[in-house]
Amino acid sequence: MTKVALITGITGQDGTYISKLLLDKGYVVHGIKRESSTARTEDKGGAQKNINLHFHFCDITDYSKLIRIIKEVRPDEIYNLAAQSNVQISFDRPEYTAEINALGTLRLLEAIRTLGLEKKTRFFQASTGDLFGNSLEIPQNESTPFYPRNPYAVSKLYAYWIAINYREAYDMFVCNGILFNHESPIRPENFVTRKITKAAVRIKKGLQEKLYLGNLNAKRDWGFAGDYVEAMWLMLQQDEPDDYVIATGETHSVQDMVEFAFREVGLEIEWEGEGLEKKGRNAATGEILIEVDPQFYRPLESSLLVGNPSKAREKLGWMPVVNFEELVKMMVKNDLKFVES
Ligand code: NAP
Ligand code: F7E
Repeated sequence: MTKVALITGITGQDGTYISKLLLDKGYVVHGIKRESSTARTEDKGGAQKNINLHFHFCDITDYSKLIRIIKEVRPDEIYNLAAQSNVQISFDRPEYTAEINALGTLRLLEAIRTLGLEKKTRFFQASTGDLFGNSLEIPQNESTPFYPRNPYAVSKLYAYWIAINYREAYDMFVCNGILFNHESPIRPENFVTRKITKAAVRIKKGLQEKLYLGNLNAKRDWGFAGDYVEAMWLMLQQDEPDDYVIATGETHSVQDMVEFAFREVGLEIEWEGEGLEKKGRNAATGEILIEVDPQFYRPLESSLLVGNPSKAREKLGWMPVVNFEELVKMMVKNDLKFVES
């Protein structure tokens, strides 16, 4: 029997990777896309320009339209990836962020229940490693207490618990993937990895003078989005629903990320100073290439985030394939291609 999946946030990074994964597995894929979205979707699904891929215009705030779409599609699986996913923006737009991330999740769960699809439709919720925020436990696993440090993470905390609430109250197949940072060549530039790889390439090619960043000491557990969507799918194929940390177990600072990316384009960086005065020089020429700009600092920072993916490895057989160095190489290579074309 052909399976039918509905993806919210199909135009985003993860939506792009999971739609391709599901189409390759023979699913019929339906995606929810906002009318205002500027993302190109004609080429989703890669080579398989696809009669199995369908789009529905809707905003996650529109409950009655969501009900109509789910009633029509009757999905076997829903992947809830739609979100205001940028932490920095969430400090500026906390209410909007909660509306999309927290109540958006509730609306989808309630739609499944209202339509009597509790036993048919399995639900994946994109939770986040940022739930751990200021956790003192390192690395973080499924039983580490949450301590969210920004409005984005707080909104995702509501979504995490409402998902579990529907699982327990209505016996629905609902899973939280507690996803640590995952990146790719299509990561937007308002996330630090892509900002860095793009700048490294542009500086190397003489198209940009400097890169301005915020907290260079922040540490993150960075994996590859292509690996993480595989974990999402695996969660929904199990006999029982459960929640899983999806991470690499390795952590790097933003400064490490800069060094790796610039090295990839043949530029060695030497650091001097501390805090706002820290600067990164081209070791060969002495030219200052990296500076700190306070506008990229956040009112609060999540401390050292690093996940322990042991449960996913044991129960799902999931392991990340692409390591940090390979991820940086992949992103730089893609940005080089883009600049050279
Ligand atoms: P992303 O690239 O920012 O994509 C977000 C998607 O949500 C886009 O398709 C966007 O559509 C859609 N969206 C935003 N507001 C919407 C609304 N009001 N109604 C309908 N759709 C809306 O995010 P991502 O990196 O792919 O992440 C996917 C999910 O995983 C998100 O829930 C994110 O919070 C979560 N997550 C991501 C990471 C990570 O490191 N990437 C880590 C942990 C958790 P437009 O094209 O219209 O903007
Ligand atoms: O920041 C620091 C910044 O914006 C990473 C989302 O996918 O992962 C992502 O959230 C770190 C932070 O991602 C700049 O302070 C320094 O410590 O790339 P980011 P994020 O905030 O970790 C989690 C798991 C999610 O769930 C989110 O949806 O880098 N940083 N300088 C900077 N960050 C940015 N964006 N820009 C800078 O100039």
